[in-house]
Amino acid sequence: MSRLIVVSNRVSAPTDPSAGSAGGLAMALSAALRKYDGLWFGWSGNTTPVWKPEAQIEDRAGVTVALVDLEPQDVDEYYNGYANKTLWPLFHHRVDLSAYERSFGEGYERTNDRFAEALAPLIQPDDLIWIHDYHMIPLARDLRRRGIKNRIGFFLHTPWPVRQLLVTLPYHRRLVESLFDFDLLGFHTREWLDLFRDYVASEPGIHGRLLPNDALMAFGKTVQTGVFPIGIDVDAFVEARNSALGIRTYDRMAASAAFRSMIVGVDRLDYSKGLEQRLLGYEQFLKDKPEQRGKVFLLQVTPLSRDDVDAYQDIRSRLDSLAGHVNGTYGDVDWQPVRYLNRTYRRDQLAGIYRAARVGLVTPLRDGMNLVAKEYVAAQDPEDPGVLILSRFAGAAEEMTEALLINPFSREEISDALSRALAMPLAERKDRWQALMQVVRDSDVALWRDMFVATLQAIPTGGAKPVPE
Ligand code: ADQ
Repeated sequence: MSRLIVVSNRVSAPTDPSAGSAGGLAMALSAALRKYDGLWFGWSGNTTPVWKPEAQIEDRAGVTVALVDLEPQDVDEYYNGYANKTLWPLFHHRVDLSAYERSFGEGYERTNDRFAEALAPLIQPDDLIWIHDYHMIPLARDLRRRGIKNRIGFFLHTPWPVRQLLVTLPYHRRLVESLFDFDLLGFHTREWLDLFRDYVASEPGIHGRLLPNDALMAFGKTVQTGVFPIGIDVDAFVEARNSALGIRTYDRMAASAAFRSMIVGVDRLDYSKGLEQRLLGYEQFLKDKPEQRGKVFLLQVTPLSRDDVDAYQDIRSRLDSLAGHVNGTYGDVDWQPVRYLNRTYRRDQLAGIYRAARVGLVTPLRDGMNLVAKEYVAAQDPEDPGVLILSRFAGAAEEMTEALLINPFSREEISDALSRALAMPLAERKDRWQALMQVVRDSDVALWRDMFVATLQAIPTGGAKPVPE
């Protein structure tokens, strides 16, 4: 059995897995690393005045982690710069927010090369290497240059952008070319994979070819690709809902709702999540349905993220003001239409909150998958489930077709879906929930992980493969 090496920008293996704060992905990858006796490599989150290529090795609850510190310039140019100010907005179709500064690209290349320098000595000949996300696209190329011939897989947690927008990125071709040093590329949905294939097949000068079974050929190399929809740890989430704290939180929410219907939103504070559109759609609903005023409220739980980036500070102040506007305009002495909180909760508390909500409102403008939609479904009471309203632009919409699918750019569609969800009869709610719960079970995070690892393992040879003559 090969060892598994997981590589991601931040290593989220929990120090105490029973603390209830680690997400399903962190738990699933940690479990695999215990099973395959592997290690998890990434940035420590700390800075150092001078780069040192020796990773610090630690044990975290039975998982070996290997961490490197970065120089402050690397953090500015690679992490805050190219990853969060260039690729993230571009991959979410926000070209207006993408910063194309040459120093960011240089920092991205330099830092990935540093990761390769620190990681290469830790690799043994039979190891499977699984690299995660847009921060590390050039890493396979940098490892190959150091003679690493192992099988290397890549999973993209974000959408892949349409070609017409991707080509606004200087050196887009170089970025795509470096993906051909992997053996396997995984995407959440068929749509994101098809967009990648479209670039390879249509971009002038690349002469890419689509091969059978989703293999691709370009730049003198071939790569296997596949669709691997991520999910949550379903049993753990159901257990969290039924735990003492899950039930206590549910009771607390139910008491504080005081017979009002609760609509819930849970998202990192990010412009891709459609939070402004959600508040505007909810405002439209309060306008359209005056009889609902005082009978519903929206609980929006939104921890701050990437606060070092200007675009995140802008969206934060716009949301503060919009939440205040809706409350000021529609609220009453005994009713606050929006409860807007910038904090995180434990998994079991979140499960209790989701369960108490009559409607889960998930409105991203573009999202790789969206796990909140799956968590909301898993937390529902099977005898009296709530209704999921889901943006058709979330990757999750490809599978979760029994949700009320909406276009989040339309306030009217959000308003109409809220009316429909709140009036939905129990029988329809149950039918929809059962179908959705099946989807959530079929995409359990352990299945997703095992499918990716098995596919990578089945690829005949590691290393950059030349195109057959
Ligand atoms: P994210 O953009 O972070 O992930 P998402 O998939 O919704 O988006 O996951 C967010 C996670 O954070 C959920 O597990 C949620 O419970 C948790 N969370 C949010 N607010 C919280 C709060 N207040 N307290 C505690 N936990 C909170 C990226 C991609 C997604 C993709 C995932 C996984 O952008 O499209 O689904 O990776 O691949």
